Amino acid sequence: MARRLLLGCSAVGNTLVERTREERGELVAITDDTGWASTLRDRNVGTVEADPTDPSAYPDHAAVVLVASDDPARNVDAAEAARERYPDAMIVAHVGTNPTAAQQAALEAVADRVVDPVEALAARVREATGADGDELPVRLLSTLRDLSGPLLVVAHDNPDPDAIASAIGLARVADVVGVPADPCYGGEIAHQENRALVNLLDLSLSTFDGIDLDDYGGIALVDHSRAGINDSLPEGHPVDVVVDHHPPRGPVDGEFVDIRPDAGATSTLIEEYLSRLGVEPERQLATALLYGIRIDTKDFTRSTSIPDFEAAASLSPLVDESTLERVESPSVSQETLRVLANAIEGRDVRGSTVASCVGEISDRDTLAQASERLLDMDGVTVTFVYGYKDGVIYASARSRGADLDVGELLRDALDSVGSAGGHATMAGAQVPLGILEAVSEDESLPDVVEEFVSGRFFEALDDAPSQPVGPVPEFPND
Ligand SMILES: [Mn+2]
Repeated sequence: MARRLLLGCSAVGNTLVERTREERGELVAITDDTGWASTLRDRNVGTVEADPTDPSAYPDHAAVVLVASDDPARNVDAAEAARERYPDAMIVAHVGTNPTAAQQAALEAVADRVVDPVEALAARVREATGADGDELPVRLLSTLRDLSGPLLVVAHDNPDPDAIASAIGLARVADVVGVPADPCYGGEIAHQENRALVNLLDLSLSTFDGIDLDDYGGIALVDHSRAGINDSLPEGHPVDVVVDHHPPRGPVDGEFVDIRPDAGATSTLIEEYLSRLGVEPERQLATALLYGIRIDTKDFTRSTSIPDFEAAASLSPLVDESTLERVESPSVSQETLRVLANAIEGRDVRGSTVASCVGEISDRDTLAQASERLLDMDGVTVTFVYGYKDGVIYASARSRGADLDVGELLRDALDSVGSAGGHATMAGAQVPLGILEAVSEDESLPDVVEEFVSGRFFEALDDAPSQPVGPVPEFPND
């Protein structure tokens, strides 16, 4: 049986004992530190209280020798004694505290491996902050400088706060080298909070529809990494810069690519460039970046890394807190409350599913808000709220913890009479009201709509296959 010998003990030695506990083979420790000796004995490690540098205390055989006191001089002595005694053993030596270069070299001469926790920690920190951390922004600037014209910064479609802030932040970086840059997005800025962010901070982003790609000398993608996948660019369109924190689902092209799945938000990376370049973001940009980080990390409770905290800490003194507060709790419009009240009042609860017709609406967004709020009802896992406006029925569905895909459900129920789409937990549909408008006098339009839409919805629900409950699919705009 392989025998492992621990010479000297310290916090590092103790950790090694902990780590190698599961390994096969007997472990014997030699230390003249009475405190460590009793700690090791408490852990059922056979311990000899003796000078670890004195070979007369050593057992006859050892396959692996761990040298682990805090004193570099004694570690050198112990490692040398062990090498002489066990020429074939694997010797792993901890350097100890503040070793001199000579001690380090002496250990390296006799040990097979030398462990320097301080160096290891420093390497981890370098790794975590990007191996070439200081070089990154410099490389980014040189990529931007080499562009043949202005930069188009593309956020993913229906951008969330992180994508919005990153797009504006990257444009600010381009400004450092005098490259004009236009942040843009496709789809729409959904959710009241996101619109409040853009409006209250007066952020200027273009919509992709008004963009002529020929006007630009370079393309940057933020908060996503592939052209044409979840953005409005043609698929595979050449890209110069990519800054993202989502693990890519395919090959990523670009002259400058910085993808760090460890980061909680793309805004964190943008803040890092700015601070390394010595650029203090303006109040509106700082506020947007901090909001982006807070939303993507759910206020630092989800996939948060040390750099996220660091970025937030340096942004905090620069942000406009009263605006941030207004962004986070936008005032609720009377229309939203009216639709929510109607949705509650007219709810049709069947099992854990709620459907509700709210009649005529003036703002489609209120349906999504109502279907989200109804999910708060006890025992409800699927919600479906619909109303009509300008000759079209709009519907919004949500699910939480249901073994059912509401995207599929709405497609089954309404795609054949209109259009429906979405994913497992969030979906929407539109149906032209035209097919129902020949309503006889003794029927009211809301009643006819309800009978038709709810009828199809519950019918599809009855036919819906159960889905295995799995993790919510990851979308790049989460
Ligand atoms: Mn993000």
